[in-house]
Amino acid sequence: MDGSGIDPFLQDVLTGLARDQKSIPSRWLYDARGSRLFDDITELDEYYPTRTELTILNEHAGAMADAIGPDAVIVEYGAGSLVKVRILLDALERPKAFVPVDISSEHLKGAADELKAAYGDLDVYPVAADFMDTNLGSNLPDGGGRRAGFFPGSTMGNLLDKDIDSFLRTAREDLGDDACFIVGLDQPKSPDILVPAYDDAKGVTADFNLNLLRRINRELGGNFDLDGFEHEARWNSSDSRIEMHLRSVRKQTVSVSGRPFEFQEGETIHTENSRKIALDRFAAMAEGAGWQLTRKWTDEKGLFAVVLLEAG
Ligand code: AVI
Repeated sequence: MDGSGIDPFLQDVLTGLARDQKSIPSRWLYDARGSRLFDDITELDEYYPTRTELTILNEHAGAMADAIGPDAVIVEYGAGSLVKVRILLDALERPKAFVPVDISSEHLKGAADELKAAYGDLDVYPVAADFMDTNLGSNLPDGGGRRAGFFPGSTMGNLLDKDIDSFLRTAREDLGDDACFIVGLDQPKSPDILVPAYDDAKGVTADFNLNLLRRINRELGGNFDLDGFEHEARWNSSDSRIEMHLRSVRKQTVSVSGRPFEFQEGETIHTENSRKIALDRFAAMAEGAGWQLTRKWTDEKGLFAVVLLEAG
């Protein structure tokens, strides 16, 4: 519940299902089962982003660490399992503190404890918060070196332009005038690679998407028939994005929390955008929020990019 007493999940679902193009924000895909299914997705043959980003990090962590400098404070937004930041921490000279920010406080605490045990000299300050709404400001520790944000995984592509702008501005305020920010960005490419990455042969992504209906049934008193909907991954070339949809296989009426919603055969609920933002476009967005894109590291096929932003 938020301050208004209305469950924000229920609010988003009721509002989203009442639209002409039915839609539900992608953040609701991540209940405990959804988060586990997403972890499974990152291991799939077709899902190239995670392993490609790991290759780039492993290959260029030294250059990233040189750009950040010694005695740094690293802030990871939407931290998750903390696998990727270890590559950066291993390359950094005397990293002083690490601040992982994640909405799931339980998951965060376990991962932060493990990291603390592995890096004895590092101060670890987990913050249980939505990375879109951090307000870390003066609460960040001072390590003597620079503050560096870290946002791997290309979650930037799941955000709307206005949310990217406000996230980058908040991070700029959190991290201060001398800061830098390392960001992972999946890149535009052929739909022949993109569509299978979001519609894999084993059906894990389908399960991940359909899990949203399961969650609505369980948490919001819904009566979705999971066999009545199919996963669809669609390449929208004009907006350079993969869209996930749930398509109704027949005309049907579904109710959520007592409210009925009609579906025509073939009608969809739009559940996620995964934008593939070209670097020149992202550089312009970053500049509008107070950051200069100064370095980029990519794999040899240019599938994925990790970029360095400097406060400017
Ligand atoms: C979390 N995010 C970067 C993933 C992506 O690729 O957009 C979410 C995802 N959705 C389906 N597969 C993966």
